[in-house]
Amino acid sequence: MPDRAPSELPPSHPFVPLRFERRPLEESRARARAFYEEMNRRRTTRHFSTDPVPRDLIEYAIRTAGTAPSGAHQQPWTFVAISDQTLKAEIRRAAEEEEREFYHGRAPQEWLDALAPLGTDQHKPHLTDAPWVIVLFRQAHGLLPDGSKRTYYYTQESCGIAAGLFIAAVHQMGLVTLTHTPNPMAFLSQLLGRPGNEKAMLVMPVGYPAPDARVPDIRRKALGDIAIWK
Ligand code: IYR
Repeated sequence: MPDRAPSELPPSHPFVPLRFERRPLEESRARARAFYEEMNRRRTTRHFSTDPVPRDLIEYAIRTAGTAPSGAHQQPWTFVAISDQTLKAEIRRAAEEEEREFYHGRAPQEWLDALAPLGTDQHKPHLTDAPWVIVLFRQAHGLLPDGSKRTYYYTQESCGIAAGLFIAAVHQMGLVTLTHTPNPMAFLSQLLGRPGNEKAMLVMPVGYPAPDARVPDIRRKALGDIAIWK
């Protein structure tokens, strides 16, 4: 006996033909190289311009993130896009409070040593400078119409992939973002009024870089250091 009424079961997906266009090999090579080169130009910066960004661009980034594959196609993500200056200021104040404690006590020395080369500290001006702050919430489980829990699978992985697509979309449209992880993040649920099944996972300011934006001179690992062929 099923313990739920049929109307509460997740919808099944009928199978339809895959729409797929096979590209000539040389075209694939050119596209592969061009995409890699574009993504390799992406840099994370902490220095944002206050120049406005229209909402439709942010909508496209979120739409793109929403194309991510997810465990059992449960799409366990909620993107809260904030442009309200007062709300951004509240988030900044709360984040800086948490970070002050992190940098001055809570973080183990080993963690502080790992961050030292990147020059991060408790000041988070990007949270008010950037015209948009997008908070990615991971839905740890779903909710059935009767309010009971629906188990969601691989939510960390699914949201991680969605975040990657979001970051790629932001870069592709000529904007910058920063993957910011205030520690801990529970204050975001409260400030943004999100339900208990949603856990804040990433805070991503989005905008144009400040004219004098700076980035650490980092190197990416070479292919030989990240790939093993068998
Ligand atoms: N959440 C802190 C600390 C921090 C941690 C890691 I790991 C980073 O790559 C960067 C920062 C902060 O945002 O400053």
